Amino acid sequence: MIRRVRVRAYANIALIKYWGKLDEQKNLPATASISLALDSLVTETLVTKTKEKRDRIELDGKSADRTTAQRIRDYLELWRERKLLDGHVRISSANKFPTAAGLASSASGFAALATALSELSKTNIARSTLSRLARFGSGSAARSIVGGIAALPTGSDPAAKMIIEADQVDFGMVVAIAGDSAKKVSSREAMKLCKTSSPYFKAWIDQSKRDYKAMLAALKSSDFNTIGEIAEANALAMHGCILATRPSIVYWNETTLALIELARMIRSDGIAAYATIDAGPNVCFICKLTELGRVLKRVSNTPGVETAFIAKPAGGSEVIEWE
Ligand code: 2P0
Repeated sequence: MIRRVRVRAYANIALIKYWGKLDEQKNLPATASISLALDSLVTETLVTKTKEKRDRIELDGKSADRTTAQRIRDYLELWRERKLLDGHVRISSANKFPTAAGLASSASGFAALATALSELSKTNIARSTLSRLARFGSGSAARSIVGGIAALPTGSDPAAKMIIEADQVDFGMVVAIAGDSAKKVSSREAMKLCKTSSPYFKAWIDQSKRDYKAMLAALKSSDFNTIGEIAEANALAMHGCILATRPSIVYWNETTLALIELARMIRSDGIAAYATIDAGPNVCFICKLTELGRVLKRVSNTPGVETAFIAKPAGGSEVIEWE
């Protein structure tokens, strides 16, 4: 029986955003989403079974803070309640991100943890079930199990599915860090506030349905410009909904705005690059793999950008070693 396993999972950035929940208990997304897993955003997690009567959780070499530790303990409890895990574990997880600037670490973190737990389980867990289990930890983690371009539909218990394998994807992203302060409002809290107070929440859900369908069609026909246009518009629509919450949540700073403008300038110079923004100030530029170097140069020269780096398509979560 395996008692110790080391795994790796890549974070992803959504082309069509998951924003809003149908059900908080089951962590059911209110919007279907599509993402690209990225090789520069990797989490490595070591999980060891222990005879101790409690779980121990270490993140980036330090004991996890209380809120994070509780979230992970609750998640381990869910595995135990479902008889997929017995006893307790020691978790040591590290983000090998170029910077810790509020990037999607819950996606890679929970995908890595779920993958490790499935290896330690006596039950044989299918990949789709694993994606569902990862979703309970974090919605976006369901997509990191699959990797490449993955879609997470809505539904009563959805799992992510593969749309395009990583090695068949001909575009990547330039990630621009526009501020590294910890998020003011967590995605979880902001999603709740959007649902209860944003006058645009319903409009966002309706638009998101159209964007999801249009994105699937654009991916199928490898129509890069349409992929980029829909992704950029979808991210801005999500932020429109977020900005309109009461009280308002503003994730952007002045560098974010400068980078949105930069995407337009780069396009007017003849390079197809499109901006997408998660729940924070950072901007990811979606462009063809062949243009990543040129886009990186333009992004790095923008005042206010602390650091920028290239991120290429990555695969799903994987086991590195076990004993
Ligand atoms: C996404 N985000 O699709 C969207 C876009 C942020 C902006 O998924 O509550 O951390 O853990 O399910 O996965 C962030 O939400 O939320 C997210 P939970 P999660 O990538």
